[in-house]
Formats: sequence, structure tokens, C-alpha cells
Amino acid sequence: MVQNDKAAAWVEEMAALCQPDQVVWCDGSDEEKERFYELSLKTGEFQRLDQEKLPGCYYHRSAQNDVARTEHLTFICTPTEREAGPTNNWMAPDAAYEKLRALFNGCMKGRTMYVIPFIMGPPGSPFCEVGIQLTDSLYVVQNMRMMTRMGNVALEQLRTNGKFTECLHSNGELDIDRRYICHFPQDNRIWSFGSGYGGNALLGKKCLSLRIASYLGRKEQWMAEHMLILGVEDPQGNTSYIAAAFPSACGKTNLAMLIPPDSMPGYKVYTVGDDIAWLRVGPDGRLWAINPEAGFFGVLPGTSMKTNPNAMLTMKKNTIFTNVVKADDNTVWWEGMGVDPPAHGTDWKGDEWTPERGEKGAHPNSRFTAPAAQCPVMSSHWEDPQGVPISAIFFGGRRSHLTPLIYETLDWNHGTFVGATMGSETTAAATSASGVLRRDPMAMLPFCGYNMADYFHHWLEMGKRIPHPPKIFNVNWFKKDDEGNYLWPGFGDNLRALEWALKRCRDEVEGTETPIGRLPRAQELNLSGLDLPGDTVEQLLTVDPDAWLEEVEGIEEFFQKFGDDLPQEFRDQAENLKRRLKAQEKIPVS
Ligand code: OXD
Ligand code: MN
Repeated sequence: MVQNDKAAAWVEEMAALCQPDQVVWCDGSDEEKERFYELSLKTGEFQRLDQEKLPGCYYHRSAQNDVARTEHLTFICTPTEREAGPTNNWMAPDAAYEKLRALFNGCMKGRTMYVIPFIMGPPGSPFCEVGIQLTDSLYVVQNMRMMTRMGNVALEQLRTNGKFTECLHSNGELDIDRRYICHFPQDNRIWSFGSGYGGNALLGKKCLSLRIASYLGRKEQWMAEHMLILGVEDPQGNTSYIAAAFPSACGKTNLAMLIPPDSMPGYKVYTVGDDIAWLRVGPDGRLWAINPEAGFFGVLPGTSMKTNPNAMLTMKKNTIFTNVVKADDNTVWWEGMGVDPPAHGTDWKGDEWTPERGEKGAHPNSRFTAPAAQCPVMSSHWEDPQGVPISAIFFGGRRSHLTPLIYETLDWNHGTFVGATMGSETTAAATSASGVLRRDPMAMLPFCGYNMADYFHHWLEMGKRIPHPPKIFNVNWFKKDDEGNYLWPGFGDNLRALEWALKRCRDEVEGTETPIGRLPRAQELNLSGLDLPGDTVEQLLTVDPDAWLEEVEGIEEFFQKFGDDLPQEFRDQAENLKRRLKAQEKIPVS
């Protein structure tokens, strides 16, 4: 079946190492999908949900120690430690190969090795990359079927691309003490052992599309970013596209699927992607983006018809639900679903569960996997091979004080500095210490496949190559008043900030200059139909120079970890920001 000698030889070599009972090449067909689900019911990897209420939907429960990405077990294996940089775990390639070879040796005895050829990006796109994943997990196969374009279509693409990323995965024993997720950027190779969790095991996602792709992007002058992509159609029928980077727990999927408020008639928002963007300079000198994925792997708790109706409608069929409550009637439930819990069921651990027990039934990181094409507001351009042109880039985090609702940065370099210094407060769901500020440059801290200081240089270099760069904005939906109440309603009303940004892109509003950048004038923000109390807008748009000077101290402290590798441009940006804050002077507009 396979016509690529290198692929065939590699699969043979890995099969000799892992020693599966059989090797099965996946073709990506519907018949195969059904056959694998039937098989998985027998292996116990999936349970079938009520096919009347949830057609094509299946339930999976993971091992209890395998519910999230394990950053401390994730390694960048480059010849030198410097290439991996101060924010990544590093292992020398020889040592990593030796350690993992011992783990993979014979690990598939008694199991089947599935071969999944896959494409990240639309087939035929100049952006797309081919990978081949080997795995002993049917859960992984069925997830990859939705998250990527897989099977024969990828073998076809391999004929054009020629090269592919080698992705070797085994669940092993799902033992956290024998778990490693290793990336070998120079070898275009990923070896992942001991975890079946999405971010660790669906190797097309974070491992290829961010870590390996960020390395390739630097080499080949493009960018792989942890960004959603959305299109905004205004009442005149013009559509503009925005790419936005936020750390986890900041509502990326919700923003990507935003529903305009009733008080903004004529607006429509379309989803292009909710997690990853690959960006290239187009022939017209603008930055163009694709979503390399073909599905969503989204968090369930808190997702409801109120917070994200489009996500709820997306997962009505052909969806995998992982680690939620399975009700006795073979439906699913999670906290924050917005409907009454079932009277009785089993929780994510497999234990008997009733609401009265008072314990959470779904894991906080429980997930749905669904095909993107099922999203009711998927853009008609989401699979365009050349991508969509990006007018604006948004950075943002969860900041209860300091950062205004939205501001525009001065230019690409200042925008890069703002992205590199973004931080987000941790939430109680994510860690025991809530409200701690974690700096997460471009939301890429866990996903940059090489030295982050070099990544900063790459951003600055890219700026020189984009004749018509997008404007860069910073947003904060999470500012609070002195009593701890959110000042901004968020969700659909975030469109008001998007509208202002796009008006800035078309020069339709002027904003006002401040030491940190350009903020909306209150009257430029469309607040119709919003009943914000008292001085809320003023609070949302305040810049406190003293608080910002403290922020710069925190930024400079964070920068220290990059030593001499930090771009001089960033030191200059920090100095200039301090100078502007101290002088309260107006920012020169270029
Ligand atoms: C994700 C993540 O799952 O960023 O998308 O962790
Ligand atoms: Mn993500």
C-alpha cells in the first residue's frame, strides 16, 4: 500500500523494536472507523453511548494518573542544552534514544501497531506537513482520525511533500515513572512513551504542530503559534481575520466560537481554528494563516449552551467524551454543563456517582474530541489551502488588575515585546495556588521546540519580512473591581473589543495614546445594549503608571533567565516603556 520506501523502511524498523503481534496501516475510511470502534468495545478502550441521543459518540476513561500534559516529562532533545533553552527540559539525543529505546523494546508484544499517516493542514496546501504516527492505542487512532486528515489522503500528500515527521507512540504501562515525551527537532522525530493523554499522545497536535513546527518555522521563515483564528463579518459584509494567543483557562475555544450579542446586529463570527495557527507571508505581503488541525480537543467543564452554544452543537454527534460522568442512560454529564446532573452514573474514575456524593464527577480537564466540520459557525474558508489573511493579532491573559480591556501596540516590535511579556494568573482549577502570575510568552511556554530567546529573535526577524503586518493588540477580559467582581461581561460582548481593533486596522477610529499603547476612547467602544454600572468603562480603560512601572520590574526579572541571548530590542523596549511611564509623555505614532 505504502509507496514511500523511507516510510516503509522506518515502520519496519520500529516494528522490529516494538515487536507488535501485527502491524495495521490505517486508510482513514468510514468502514475502518466503525470496525475500530467495534474492536475497541472489546478491548475496553471505548464504551458506546446512546446512539439515538448521541449518534456516533463514544466514551473513554483514562488511567487516573494520565489526565493532562506532563510538562516535567516533556523534553526537547537537541545536541546542545542551549538549543533547548532555559524554559524547556533538555535531554541529549543519544541519552534520550538509549533511554526510550529500552522502553519501546518489545513494548507492543501482544498488541497491534497501528500506522497512521496524517496531514497537518488542508491537503494540497503549501503550509501542510505530513506525519506518520505509530501507536498501540485505538483511542489515539480514533482521536487522530478527527484531529488530522489521516489515512490514504496523507500517503497521497507524502508523494508531494516527500518528507514526514516520524511519530512513535506507545501507551506502555501508563506508568508515570516510565513516561517520556521526547522531541528531536533536528531528526524531525517524536518519541512518546507511557501516556495516552491527548497532548502527550496525539502527536500531530502539540508535539508536531507546535514544538516541531516552531523549529521548522524558524528554519523556513514561517511561524507556528498557539493561536485561535476567527473571522469577523461586519454589517457591511466585510470579513476580517484575527489570530489570538491566550494561555489555557482564558477562553480560547469560547472566543473562537463567539456568538455576537443581540445589540450588535449584522455581525457574524466564523471559526477557523481554536488552538493552533501556522502563519506565512503571502504573495501580497500580508500574513496568512491556516489551522493545521481538523478537529477540536476541548475542555468540557464549564462548557454549556450559555457559555459556548457552538461547541455544544459541535459535539452532538461523532464525538469522543473523555473522563466525564457516564449516566446510567448512556449519556454524559459534566460540571458546568448547564443541565441537571443525572441521578446516578459512574464518574471519571469509574466509581459509582450521584450528585449527593458532593464530589466532582468529571475531571477538571475532561475533554471532547469532535470534527471541526461539525461546528455550526465553521468558516467557509477554514480549509482554504492558502489560509486566511490576518488583520490583527491578539495577545491576552487573565489579569485581575493593571491591564486594560484592550490596547494597540505601537508596531510589530513593540507588539512582539508585549506578547513576550504576557502573563496570566493561575486559576484554582489549575493549581492549588490561585492568582499567581505566570509569565507565558505568546502562550508558547510549554510548546516552543527550541530556545525561547531564539524564538523571540525569530518573531523580530519575521517582522522585517512582512511588508503589511497585522496590528498587534493586547486584551484582558478578566479585570476586576476592588470587590473582586469582573468589570467586563466577556463571552459574546468581547466582540466589542474586536470591533474596535478592526476599526483601528481600517483607520476608522483614532483611540488615545498612553505610555503603554493606544487605548479606545470610551465613545469609540460600541457599548449599545450593555448596562455597565458607574465608572466601569473608565476602570476598564485606566493606565496606572506606578503599577506599570512595577510590572516592568517583573518583566525585567523574567527576562534575566534568557541572559545574553535576550534580544537587545527587548531591553530597549523595556527602557522605552519605563521612560514613557515616568515622563507620561505621548507615544510617537509611526
Ligand atoms: C490544550 C492546551 O489542550 O493548551 O490545547 O493544553
Ligand atoms: Mn492549547
